Amino acid sequence: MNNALTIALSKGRIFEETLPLLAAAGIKPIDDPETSRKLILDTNQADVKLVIIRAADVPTYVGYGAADVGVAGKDVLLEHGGEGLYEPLDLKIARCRLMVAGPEGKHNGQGRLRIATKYVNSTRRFYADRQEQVEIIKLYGSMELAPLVGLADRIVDVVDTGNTLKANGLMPLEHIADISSRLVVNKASMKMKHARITEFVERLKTAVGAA
Ligand code: PRT
Ligand code: MG
Repeated sequence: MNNALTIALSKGRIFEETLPLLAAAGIKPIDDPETSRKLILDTNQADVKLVIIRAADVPTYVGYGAADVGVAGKDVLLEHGGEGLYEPLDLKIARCRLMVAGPEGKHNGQGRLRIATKYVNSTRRFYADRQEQVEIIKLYGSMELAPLVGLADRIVDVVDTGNTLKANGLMPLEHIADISSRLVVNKASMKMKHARITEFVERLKTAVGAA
């Protein structure tokens, strides 16, 4: 039976913060994704591979079973919807907050607020719950720019230190959700590779508890 394990990760903060947790589960990558151009990284275990993809693509790869498990921010999972995925563990890494932000006291209440964000679904839900009509403008990055050039009144983005907002004359206005990264597991893999994945999850859980 194929009992190999493919793990989907994004470069940068999620990779860095997941490494010690993987090490606790006995998994060590052989290449460094920051210097290697490889998209599939071998590990010290012959049947465990890491696939390195964009953060927003992790739920898609795992949902379709192209990777058995993955690590994704809750912001990304809220946006994706979580189809085909179990979310068995909060890894408590890459923590931040999903916030509404904008220039202080700019909007005068006339007309619909325009909100620029890459988190279109979460933004729609947030304002729908409050029964506020807003116009949502989809962006793919650098949301902080939008209010500065008159594209939008507000943005919805993840905030950590708040320094990026401050540097652009913006402030956090409303809290939407606390965010951390989650382990996600493909539903079919969980059935087919149950013992292996359960052991992997348990080892990560212990490492998260000890962190
Ligand atoms: O960067 P890329 O376009 O490839 O993709 P990505 O931004 O989706 O990936 P990455 O690696 O930057 O973020 C992966 C995950 O880390 C996100 O999905 C979040 O769950 C989590 N995370 C934690 C953050 C932050 N903290 C964070 N501060 N993701 C992004 N940021 C950005 C934020 O968008 C803003 O531009 O950092 C800036 C704000 O930081 P502060 O400290 O100035 O507030
Ligand atoms: Mg980024």
